Amino acid sequence: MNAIVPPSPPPPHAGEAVAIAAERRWAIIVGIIIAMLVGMMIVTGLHWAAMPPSRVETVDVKTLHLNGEFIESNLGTTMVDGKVTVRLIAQQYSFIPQCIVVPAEIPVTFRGTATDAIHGFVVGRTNANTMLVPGFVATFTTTFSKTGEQLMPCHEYCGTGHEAMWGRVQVLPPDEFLAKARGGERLTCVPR
Ligand SMILES: [Cu+2]
Repeated sequence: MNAIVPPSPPPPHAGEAVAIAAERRWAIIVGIIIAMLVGMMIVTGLHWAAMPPSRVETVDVKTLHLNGEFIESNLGTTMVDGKVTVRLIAQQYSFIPQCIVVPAEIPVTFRGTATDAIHGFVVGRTNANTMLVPGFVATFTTTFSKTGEQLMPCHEYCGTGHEAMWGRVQVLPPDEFLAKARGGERLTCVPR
């Protein structure tokens, strides 16, 4: 009497092994993409929390140029009680002042607004970056680490002249800036 030999399972189809390997690779790639996106959310969330949006502060566009802190003679950089403040205005299609002087390694507070349309600016590759909305005062404080000249383009489309709208920022060594600012007058680097 012959022993009954159970039939051996069929050999796995070669295509199935390829499919499993491909799916495993794809799962790993997708896992890496998801991990990168979550990492980006965490990094940007923590970084932006270090520069929180400011409170809402309004200003009357119609009387901006007549009285208050944004009259022309008050624009530019000042140092009062050791605090450096830059006041500027954006309008189609320029910034006032066109050239801004700031120190390196000392915190600088920017206060700006727009007179006509929504504008904005970013200073070179620094984190000095804000929108300027008519009727609102945009303010933030930052510290420039490197000296030298930076471009400051308008980065909110504001009309047909938008691409020609930019200013300059001169970041001076702290002692050079302090020597200029000690007099207390408004500083700019606009050629006279
Ligand atoms: Cu613009």
